Amino acid sequence: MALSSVVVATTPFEGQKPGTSGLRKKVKVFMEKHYTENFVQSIFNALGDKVQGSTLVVGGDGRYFSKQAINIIIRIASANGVAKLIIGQLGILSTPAVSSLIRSHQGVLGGIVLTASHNPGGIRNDFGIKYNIENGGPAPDSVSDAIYEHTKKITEYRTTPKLETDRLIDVLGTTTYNVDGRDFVVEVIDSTSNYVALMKEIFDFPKLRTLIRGTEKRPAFNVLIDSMNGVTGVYVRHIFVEELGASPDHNVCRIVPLDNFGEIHPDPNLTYAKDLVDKVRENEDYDLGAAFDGDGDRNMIIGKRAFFVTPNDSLAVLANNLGCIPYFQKKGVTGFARSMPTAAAVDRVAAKLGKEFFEVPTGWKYFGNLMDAGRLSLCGEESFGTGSDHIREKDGIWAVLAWLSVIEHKNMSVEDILKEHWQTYGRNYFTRYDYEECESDAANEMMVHLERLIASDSFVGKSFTSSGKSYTVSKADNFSYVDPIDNSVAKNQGIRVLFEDGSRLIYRLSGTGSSGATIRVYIDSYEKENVLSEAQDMLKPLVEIGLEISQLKKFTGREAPTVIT
Ligand code: VG1
Ligand code: CO
Repeated sequence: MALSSVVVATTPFEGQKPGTSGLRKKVKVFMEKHYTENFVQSIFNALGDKVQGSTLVVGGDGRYFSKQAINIIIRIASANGVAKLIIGQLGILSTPAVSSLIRSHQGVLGGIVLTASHNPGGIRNDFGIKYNIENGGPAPDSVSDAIYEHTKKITEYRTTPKLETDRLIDVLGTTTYNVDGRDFVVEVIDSTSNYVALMKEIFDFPKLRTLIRGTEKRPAFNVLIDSMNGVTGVYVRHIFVEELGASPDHNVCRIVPLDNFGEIHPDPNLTYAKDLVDKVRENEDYDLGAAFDGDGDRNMIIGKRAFFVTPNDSLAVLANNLGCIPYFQKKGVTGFARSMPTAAAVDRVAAKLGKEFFEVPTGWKYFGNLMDAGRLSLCGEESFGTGSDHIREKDGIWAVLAWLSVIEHKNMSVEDILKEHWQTYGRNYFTRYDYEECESDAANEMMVHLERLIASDSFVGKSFTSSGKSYTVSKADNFSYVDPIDNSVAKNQGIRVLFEDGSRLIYRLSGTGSSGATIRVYIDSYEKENVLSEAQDMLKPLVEIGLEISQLKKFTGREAPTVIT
């Protein structure tokens, strides 16, 4: 049937500014008349002429409102001259899978990812829309800024109201429409096959299968993989159960994606993944536990009896052992990178192995240029993000497969691998305090206070003492970054207070929340010799100094953080 597009008049909404990773708001906000339409049209407006005849990938973590949003995207894309949409069945695609699809299909312009990641889902919670560019990575600031500028001045959007989308994404297959005299194709694809094929190229699946199943000589390595009701469920089933022979009853849990994540907070850390931590702690048969966030780009690794691996250490250990993974054997290893607040453990590995090293602002988008230029192989963030240049997003399942490869190769437990690493490199004790949903004004005032304080004459060189430990400030600034590839500048990325012994305090405001302000305080304390102590004990003096310097309690009235990771 020949269809025609129409133009619908609209007016701008305030605050459609993409944050650290896309636009995130309450579902109710996205449901407001024209709200989602405006943002989607603004993406196309920002892309300009490139939209004509283009192909885009669309999918997300399946959270509440995904299907409605996809229907809106289909109609608006068809009316804006997009030639083809590649959509995951039922709208399901993990964030890493979107990145992989964009990269592996010839001539794809980009992708629209429907997720608010680790933020809770369901009608009362969050939804999100993120645009990824042709390298498969999150849009850089220049593109996000252009989208935001269009949201501020939008007056109309184009859509094809008669295009029937009902049940369209439920079944695999290709449908061709005729819109305004042009062909418009919707291809609904299997959510997992492209991604699983990529993992099979990167890792040695037969070896990993032997690890998980065990042999006559070596007992099965017992994993517990927790998808936290998020999108990774379908990938975990395909990879761990079907390919690697893990038990569907004992080795995986919460692997059916739910649109409200079962009312949990799908964030893999010791607080929100407590169920997994408890199971692994109580059942000594488990050798490794892992969890992912809603959209599958984050990971948490724990060893036997819930021995916790910080994401900082996870990155450093992987950096030190990449040679056992076929992908890196073939491609070689260039540089390493971490986000600024991430503890400096990987820095020492880079130095020892003679690799290039980069420190970038928070957010995966800052790694993309370095990877495209062939200067970055592995990178990570303290926020449970780890990944490599196989795609341009962090990748939760990849991280677990990488860990299993290291374990298989070294034939050591998670805990022993960590202890060996610390003996060699020393240890960065690390913790992050999150104060969620603070008053925005109070949070901003605290940041202004910090700005002033670090600019004062006597601050550098000053010593702070708490519980008998002293730290002397060697440098303090508001972090800014110049991209070495395109020279773009990102300013005001967080207050850094660096101490003479290599310890650090970082303060920044979150860019992923949907209401109020979240203050994050990052505490990183390096010890060369004393590597086997309790992290929270070791960090106590620096935490106290961090609270004193910022006067956080005075500004926010908060006695304690909402989450400690
Ligand atoms: C947080 C993390 C950051 C991460 C971002 C997106 O951002 O700190 O490291 O890249 O979430 O992750 P912020 O601005 O709230 O600190 V995800 O898995 O939510 O896409
Ligand atoms: Co995520």
